[in-house]
Amino acid sequence: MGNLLKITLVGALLALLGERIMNFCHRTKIFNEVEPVDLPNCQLLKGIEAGSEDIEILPNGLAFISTGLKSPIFKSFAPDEPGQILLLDLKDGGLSPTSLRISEGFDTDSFNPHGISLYINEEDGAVYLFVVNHPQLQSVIEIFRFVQEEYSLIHLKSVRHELLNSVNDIVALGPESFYATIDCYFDITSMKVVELLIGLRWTGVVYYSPGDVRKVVTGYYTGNGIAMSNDKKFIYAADIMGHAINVYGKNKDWSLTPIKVVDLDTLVDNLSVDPVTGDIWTGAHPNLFKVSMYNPEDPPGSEVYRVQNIHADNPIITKVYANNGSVIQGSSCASVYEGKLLVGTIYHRALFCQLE
Ligand SMILES: *[C@@H]1O[C@H](CO)[C@@H](O)[C@H](O)[C@H]1NC(C)=O
Ligand SMILES: CC(=O)N[C@H]1CO[C@H](CO)[C@@H](O)[C@@H]1O
Repeated sequence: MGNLLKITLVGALLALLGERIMNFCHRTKIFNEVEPVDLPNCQLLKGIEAGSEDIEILPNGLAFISTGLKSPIFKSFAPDEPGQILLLDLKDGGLSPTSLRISEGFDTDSFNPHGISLYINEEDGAVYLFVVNHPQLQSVIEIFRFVQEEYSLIHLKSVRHELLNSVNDIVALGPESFYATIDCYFDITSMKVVELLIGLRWTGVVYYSPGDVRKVVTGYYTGNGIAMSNDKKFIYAADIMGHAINVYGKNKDWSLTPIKVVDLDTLVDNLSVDPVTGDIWTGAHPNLFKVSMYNPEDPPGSEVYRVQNIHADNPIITKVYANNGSVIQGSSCASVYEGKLLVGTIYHRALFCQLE
């Protein structure tokens, strides 16, 4: 090979690498610092020190909180303690969540809960809790029935499928069916890192029911939070590295029709929908690099965004809260209930704010 050709090839490779690195820095917002936005009436929940990854709230004000996520990519402040599902009654004004007991026969020692979703059976009012579980770093969807009188969860079923690999979040559609977002195409941690670094867009959304499993969306960098509109006609799914919320129309055959992409200038994590107004709330990461390279001297911050009128031509996007990590680090979700806001984190604490 001629020297000139070699130099050209090396130059092209370096340019490509440079472009990928710039792209990665942009997508993780590696140099971003937080500009604080304060809320006046906030307090930390008691007893949560190792994450509150996802939060879901029932119409009666009971909030389910998943805690204790362990992942090779993230810090854990309680690496030897199994994960749990906590319950907080937002109606009684207390700030101390209770751990839910899980029925015998379920392996609680390896419980590693991530995204969660609630399904209420309209006929009998039964409440099902769907949990993305990562025992031994696999992905399993656990379906539980919630028994309110006993503060317990009865384990009904574990769902595994080859398309349900590296699941991040779910939205329940029926007692046994759901949509799941996939955050990495690859299974192995080293390949996940490569995938994130070079910015492959090979993930998306999978539909699952016992007789029918298929990919319904592809093309995300990293699928993350997913939620359904209150009228159940639309699905909202976050692409965290794409800084966007994708809006879909939900079809009778469960396929999803893309409607629009709403860009946010942040790393959108888990999504929730205000049960009254339909606004979308999200916990977001101002700087994903700081989330994964944890440094207590320079911790990751937290941001909460509200998106109003997402279906209108110009949705209103408001940064409701932002903190540099002095109060709360690595926010991963935000849920509202009757003027109250709960902010959860991947591996840190949980914040309660009275909004009005
Ligand atoms: C975060 O902000 C607080 C004041 O709001 C400040 O005292 C603290 O030094 C800041 N921390 C970092 C790591 O920037
Ligand atoms: C439920 C859900 O979407 N959980 C995600 C929230 O964000 C963190 C940080 O990226 C993810 O790790 C969770 O999977």
